[in-house]
Amino acid sequence: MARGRFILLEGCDRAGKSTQCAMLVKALQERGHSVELCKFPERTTTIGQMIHAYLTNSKELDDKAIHLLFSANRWEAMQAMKRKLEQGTHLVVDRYAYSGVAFSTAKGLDLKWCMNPDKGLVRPDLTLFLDLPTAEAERRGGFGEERYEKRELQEKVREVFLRLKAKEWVVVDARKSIEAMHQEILNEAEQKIREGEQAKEDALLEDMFEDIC
Ligand code: Z5A
Ligand code: MG
Repeated sequence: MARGRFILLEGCDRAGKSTQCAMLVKALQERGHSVELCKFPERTTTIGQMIHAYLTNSKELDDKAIHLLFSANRWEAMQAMKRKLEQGTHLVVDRYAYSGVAFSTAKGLDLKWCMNPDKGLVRPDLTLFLDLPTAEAERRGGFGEERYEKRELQEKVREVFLRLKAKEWVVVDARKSIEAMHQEILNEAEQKIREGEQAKEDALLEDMFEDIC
């Protein structure tokens, strides 16, 4: 049996990541696949609650401390994610280490310093980067409620994201309609799953950021 594929949706604020993750999980399940959703930050754990308090401005933390908490929040999920992938379940993941590096670097931390704590995490098989101009993001629901939802920071975040563009990335224009984006994302995901079913060398890729630092 082929291992599950790790399908990541990354991108700019309000680009529709959570909307598209939910639609993708549902569509893949309807096609008979075993698939689960993961989300970062995962706010339900003890570390996740500290992150939530920071994002909603009820707690202040040093920039490096919050960066390390975001990374720890991924590491604490890693064993369970690896187990599911090895058992053949596909994971659709809403934000991951690229967000971690993009936001902290945009705040002024060193890019390589930011990558280090996430080094060796499982690398996605496919990263769909949902690209949206900040002016468009501001017009969408809920923008401005949390700490990082400010135009200048969001523009820097987008620049860093594009510097991180890796070989498994596909850029999706998030100005399109929800349904048009869904069709494009579903096609890419199904193609990656088919490739996985035919692959001979198929070990999990536990080398996130190893080639960059
Ligand atoms: N962060 C970090 O600093 N370090 C890390 O390591 C990680 C994260 C993992 C919270 O993340 C913050 O944490 C985030 C990055 C930082 N800070 N910011 N800014 P989060 O994932 O919890 O954030 P969120 O609250 O879910 O927002 P989001 O992810 O930016 O939104 P989204 O998921 O991309 O969009 P959405 O919720 O699907 O849609 C937003 C609205 O747009 C909604 O009203 C939709 O109906 C509408 N929408 C969606 N698609 C479309 C299209 N195609 N057309 C028109 N309208 C649309
Ligand atoms: Mg979201």
